[in-house]
Amino acid sequence: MDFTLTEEQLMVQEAAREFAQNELLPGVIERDEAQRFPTEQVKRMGELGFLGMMVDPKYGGSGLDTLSYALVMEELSKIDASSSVVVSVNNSLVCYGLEAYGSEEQKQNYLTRLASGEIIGAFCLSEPEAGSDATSQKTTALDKGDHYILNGTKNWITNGNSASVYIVIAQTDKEKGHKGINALIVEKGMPGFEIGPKENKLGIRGSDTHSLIFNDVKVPKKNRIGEDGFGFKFAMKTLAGGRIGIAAQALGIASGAYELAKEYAKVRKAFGTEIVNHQAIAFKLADMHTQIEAARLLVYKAAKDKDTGADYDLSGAMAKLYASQVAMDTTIEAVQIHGGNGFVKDYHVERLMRDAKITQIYEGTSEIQKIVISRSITKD
Ligand code: COS
Repeated sequence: MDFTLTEEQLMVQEAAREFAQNELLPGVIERDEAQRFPTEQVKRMGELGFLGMMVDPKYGGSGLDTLSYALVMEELSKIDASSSVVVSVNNSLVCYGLEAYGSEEQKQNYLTRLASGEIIGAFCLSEPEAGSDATSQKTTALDKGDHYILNGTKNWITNGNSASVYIVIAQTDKEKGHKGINALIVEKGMPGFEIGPKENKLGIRGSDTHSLIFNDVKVPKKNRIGEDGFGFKFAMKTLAGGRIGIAAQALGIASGAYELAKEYAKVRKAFGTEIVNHQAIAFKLADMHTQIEAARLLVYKAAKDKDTGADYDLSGAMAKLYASQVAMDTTIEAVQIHGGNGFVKDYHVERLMRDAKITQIYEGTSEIQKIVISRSITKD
């Protein structure tokens, strides 16, 4: 496969790299420490077209391909995964879902504002007892003719408070199992919709993760995405693309940590020479570089699959499974190479190590990716 980047892709990559250096890096340690949402940075990312990257320009998007999106995710995540997760959720789970499956009215009402970054969105599938086991939805959306009545609780929702529009997955007809699930567009401020407390997290502490509570929320039927009962398939199809975004995020976290470790090893001295001259360190860098390159190829392959209309369930799952493991392994080694300095916040690698962990959990844990992969390779 040819992964030579086009001029446009190189420009987009460079724009993201510059933005991350100039506008995400300043204050990233403080935002992490204070768990402060990157409000200004998200606004700027909207202006740069990063929040609706693949959306058709007629709906306010940038009209770019999935590979460009992956390149941007990688660059932003090298510096600040708390900001890049906002980009990932808004692009893959919210904008993509609405553009691919929403009605024209939903696109006009919501997609245009989401793609331009005027507002941001959230995707609400997980529940206290339905994260991996996504068909076991306890949240209900009862059919009342021209509207649904929504009741239940969603957990660990990224952009939980900062979003204005929420795509909520809920069970309408329990008898029908996953075929009785719907995806509804819920707006902040609808009576009965409450934002729960913010989670105090290990990593991506700048992103705002909340539980959401729905008490008899009246949602008009025109806010349902797709036909009655399409909600579970909608979630699966949307998450399949989301996994490419998170794989690119993991790749970025890994390469950010690797680059810092390599530069550090070239200047830090021990036993009379720069530590890069000790094989114990040089071999770590060799392993990190090799694994990152392998992860990058998997991520690009999955992105290209999506762009060429090929099936990307398998390639996206493999990219996420592998890149998230590489993110974990690489960031742990980057801390090790930094020694005592790696354990303090000023050197950034401890944050990258904490941020890496979530890439093995959200949008399908590594174990879920193995279910998707093993089913796919054994189905014939
Ligand atoms: N695209 C389209 N349809 C899909 C699909 C996909 N990628 N994956 C599953 N489906 C469909 C199946 O074809 C099946 O439909 P039919 O009965 O019409 O054939 C339906 O969805 C149910 O699938 P399945 O029987 O495989 O469901 P399982 O309960 O076995 O669960 C997994 C399948 C584990 C793959 C699914 O529950 C999953 O992805 N869970 C993780 C969800 C997740 O990512 N959570 C994180 C929260 S979001 S941050």
